[in-house]
Amino acid sequence: MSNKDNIFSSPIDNIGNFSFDENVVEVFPDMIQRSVPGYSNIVSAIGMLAERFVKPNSVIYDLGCSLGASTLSIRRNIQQEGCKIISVDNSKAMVERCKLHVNAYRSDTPVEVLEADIRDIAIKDASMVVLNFTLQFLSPDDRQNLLEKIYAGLRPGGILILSEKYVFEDQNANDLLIDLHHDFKRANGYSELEVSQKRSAIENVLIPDSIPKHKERLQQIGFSTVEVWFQCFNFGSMFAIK
Ligand code: GEK
Repeated sequence: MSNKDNIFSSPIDNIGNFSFDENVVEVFPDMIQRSVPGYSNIVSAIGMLAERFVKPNSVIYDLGCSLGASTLSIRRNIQQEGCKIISVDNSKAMVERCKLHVNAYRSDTPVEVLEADIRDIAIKDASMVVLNFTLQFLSPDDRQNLLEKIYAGLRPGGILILSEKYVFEDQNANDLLIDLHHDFKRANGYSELEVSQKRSAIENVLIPDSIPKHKERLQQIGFSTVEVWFQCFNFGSMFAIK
């Protein structure tokens, strides 16, 4: 069992910007499970998509891998030979712990865990790229550049999985989906104080895009098939096939 997330349970004078430091890493599995609706379903389905889309002798990238949940789901489901997974995160604390998780199991598919900025790494010969709740932390220009780099590095027929928090253009729908997300967090044991302090901390670091904005950008970059395959409240996941 992982430790319980109490980070925002007491009043904090200066909430500041949220960062993926040691304190967050310690409680991360509990935090993401209780905060992101559908997270575990998405991680399992990433494994199913890996089974279908990963090709022999190709590379799979997990960008913003945190503790490696998606990496492990992919690795468990790869049937093909000669593949390699490259998992990248720029939080030292996350990378250290991700390596422990990855090395805890043996597998025929090697995993390289890199401490690096996903904006700086090369993407080559990929059959699958996963951005599971990571793109949202980049600036708008960086989002565009990263998606272009991913498109260029994917083989034809390769797949990008892009999971994000969304904003909705209809104000009433947006307010309702945000309220439902907060109900979800309360139902998972977060207090009013925790919900509101986390909201203030994350507001400056996470500026969500709408589903139409995501689709438009991916199609304009060149992806041929772009669709939402999962949504729960204001969180969801898309695939984009080259
Ligand atoms: C999962 N995908 O469990 N370069 C590298 N890493 C980054 C960058 C960057 N520029 N910006 C943010 N990160 C995971 C969950 S969490 C989602 C992803 C969340 C990293 C950051 O350090 C963190 O580990 C991750 O992206 C986002 O399937 O916490 O909501």
